Order: sequence, then C-alpha cells, then structure tokens
Amino acid sequence: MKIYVDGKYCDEKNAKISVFDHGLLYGDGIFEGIRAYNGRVFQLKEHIDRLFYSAKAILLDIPMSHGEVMKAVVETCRQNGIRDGYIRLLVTRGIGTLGLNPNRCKDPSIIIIADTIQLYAPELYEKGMEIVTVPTTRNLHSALNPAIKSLNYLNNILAKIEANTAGCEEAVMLNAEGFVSECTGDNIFIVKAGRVLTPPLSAGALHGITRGVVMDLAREEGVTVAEPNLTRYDLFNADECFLTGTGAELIPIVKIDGRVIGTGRPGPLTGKLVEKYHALTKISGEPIYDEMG
Ligand code: PXG
Repeated sequence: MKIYVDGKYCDEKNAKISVFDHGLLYGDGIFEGIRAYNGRVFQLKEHIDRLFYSAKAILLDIPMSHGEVMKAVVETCRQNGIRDGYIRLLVTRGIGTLGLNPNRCKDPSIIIIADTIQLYAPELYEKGMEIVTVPTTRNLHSALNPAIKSLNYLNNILAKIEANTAGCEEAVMLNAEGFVSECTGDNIFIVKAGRVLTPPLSAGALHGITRGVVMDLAREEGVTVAEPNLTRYDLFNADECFLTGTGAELIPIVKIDGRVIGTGRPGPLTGKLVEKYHALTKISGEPIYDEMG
C-alpha cells in the first residue's frame, strides 16, 4: 500500500509521523472518511469542503487548495489501484514542542490512506441491528463542537465502549438536554407516519455527507423530510429506524434499548433508500481512472 504523506507516496512501513506531532500528542487535527465506489470517489467535493470547514474552526491552515486536496485523494486511489475502497484523510497540526501551544507547530501534515473498510457484519444489513442509548452525552457545542471532525474522538469512543459493554455495536448519544444527537460514527434517522425525521445539527450531530444524500433521496421519492428535536420516546415509537455514514452506509435498526422498532424487521422505506443509495454510488463521483473521464 502507498500512503500519501505531505506530497510523497510512502510504502506502508515507511509512512510514519513524529511522536512530537500534535495530532498524536493532543488530538490536534482533523479528518475525513471518504468512500470510492466503482472507480469513483463518492461526494469528494462535499468531504473536502467539510475538511476545510473543520480546519477553519480550529484555525488550521491547510497548505493546499481544495482542488489540490481533491487531486491528491484521487491520485492516492490511483496509486493503490482502488476501485472500491475507503479513504482516510488527516490533517494534523504537525510537529511541535511538548506543551499544547499550536503556535509551536510550523507545518501541518497531510496524510491520505486508501484502503478498505467493513464496519458491520453483512447479515446486520439484512436483518437490522440493535443499538442502545449510552450514558456518555455528546460534546457540547460550546466545548468541542461536534460539527468539527477532529482527531479527538474520545467522546465517541467512550460511547462506543459503553455500547460494546451492553452487547451492541453502536450507541445512540443524547445531548446534554437529553435530545437524540447521533451515533458514534453515524447519523440516525426514523420514519414516522410516512415522514423521514433526523435530529437537527443543533442537537449535536455531525453534518453527515451520507445524511445529506439520504435526505435528498427521500425528497426525490416525494417523502417529507424534517429535522425536529427527537427524544428516546420518538425512537421507540418509530415505524422504521436506520443509521447513515460513509463507513456504515445505510444500516437498518430493529431494536433500541430493548424496544422492538416497527415490525422488528428492516422497513420498506429504509429498503427503498438503501436501494437508491447504492444505485447512486455506482454512477456518481469523481472518476479515478482516465477511461471513465
Ligand atoms: N457522525 C459522526 C460522529 C461521524 O464520525 C458520521 C456521523 C457520518 O458522516 P458521513 O459524512 O460519513 O456520512 C460520522 C462519520 C469509522 C468511520 O472509521 C466513521 C465515520 C465514517 C467512516 C468511517 O468508524 N464517521
């Protein structure tokens, strides 16, 4: 595997960062998780835009333009012969001194890994997954805004551990007010009385790229989409529930905190959206190889 590190392609074993990189020392940096399907990078511009928004929020100057970062992502896929895969793009604050002052870090580091990912077992996509609400609440906007896709994912990891302890693979996170926010690496949706509902970004959810795509696909089907505050009660009494994320794609949820959702099987609108999502991933995106251009 060839890894992009600051403009060079390194073998996996030589792709290293310094122990003085503040990305490691303090989680000071940002990232994106992107997918390639059928020789194209899906929603590339949207991911790179979000990367630059995260950078802006943490006062990190990415020493490349949007277009240059997009080209580097596509080239990293090409170098690795990727047609279907997962791209992890990181920008760290770079090498500094001990002490958290980011001003001591001269140059951010940009790393791009193009590999594969399988978050959940294939059978969970067929049968649906069970999730639980966990005690760890989502970060406050006023503390570490969940809109920033930062290298500090401990809030999410703590919630993931709590889900695992409860025998589940994913956690529902509430915000400090008790409203549903999102899962540790996915946005959450319900279907109620024919409408598609997902928590507003102000509830502490990441501005998920898959979330946006699925909202568009639902509207295309003539379905009303809304973003009200949701409580656990709303989840329990939903007709259908599913999660969205670049890694997870769309995964049906059939049980939450021991309550069976809907019929206990993946719902019909969820199925329709899964189908439309996969159809879209096959035909859209930034071409990696010339013959597709
Ligand atoms: N919320 C959080 C906290 C996330 O980290 C999403 C929602 C979904 O956003 P997108 O833009 O992907 O639709 C994410 C994304 C992993 C992994 O390695 C995590 C994500 C994406 C890909 C892989 O666990 N999280």
